[in-house]
Amino acid sequence: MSSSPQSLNLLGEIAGALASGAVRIVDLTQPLSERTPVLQLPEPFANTPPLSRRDLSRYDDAGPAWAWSVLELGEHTGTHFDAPIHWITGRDGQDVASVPPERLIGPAVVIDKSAEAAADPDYLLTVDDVRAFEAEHGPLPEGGWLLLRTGWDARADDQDAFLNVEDGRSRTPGPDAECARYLAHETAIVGIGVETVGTDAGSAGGFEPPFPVHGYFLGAGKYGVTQLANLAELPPTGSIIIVAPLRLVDGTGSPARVLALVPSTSASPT
Ligand code: 23J
Ligand code: MN
Repeated sequence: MSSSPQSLNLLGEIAGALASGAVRIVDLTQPLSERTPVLQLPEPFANTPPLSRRDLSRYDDAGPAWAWSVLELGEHTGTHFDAPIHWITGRDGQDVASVPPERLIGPAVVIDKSAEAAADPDYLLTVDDVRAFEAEHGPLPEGGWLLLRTGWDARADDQDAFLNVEDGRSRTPGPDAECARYLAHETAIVGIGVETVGTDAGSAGGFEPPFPVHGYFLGAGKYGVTQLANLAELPPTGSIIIVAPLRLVDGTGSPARVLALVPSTSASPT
């Protein structure tokens, strides 16, 4: 068996487009450090620690020619992936290691609610918003990822601005409960990506059901990705996303490198 000339040509064309700049790679990953913001749940719930690390050696007696360190971090730290078993609705589903790689690469669509979120940090994405997007751009793609742009990535180097807590409530945008149900159960996407600390809105602990994006997506065997950057560089449709969590056995989630392949407008024909 050999690959068809057509498929060989297709990958060759992609390599050529990357080399020429006709297709660009956009890094959708936030830098991961001790300063990376982490979720803060209210009492009595446990919280994830921020990243910390200690040196094993740094070109010193413990390792004269090498530097390396040990990390402590939550599975759900920084730009990260939510696997189905993260949520009780998906407890019999996939851990991170079991997610088929085909589900981690697919078409991306971007719904831009950055103006709405700037005017109202509690902005909730609705089914009508998604239907309006679909009326303009076509149905959400099979095996694809819906990326919600809110402008929140600009706050990611400052925990207070990122979590935006006022009177004990985190004021960050996200889908409402009906929208989460619609996306998980009535569209062909496999995942949702957001710029905020979690796939659910800051106020979603008080929704019915609580944390509906987590409940509906992970319960449906779908996925989430958080704390994305640079969504402003993606077109509404026409890019491809690559989500690369660690293949962590029994992992409920994992920090991930997330990349997009984007057609370069300057290099596009005519
Ligand atoms: C646990 C409980 C609530 C939430 C989360 C985790 C996350 O956002 C997460 O990182 O999955 S909202
Ligand atoms: Mn998570």
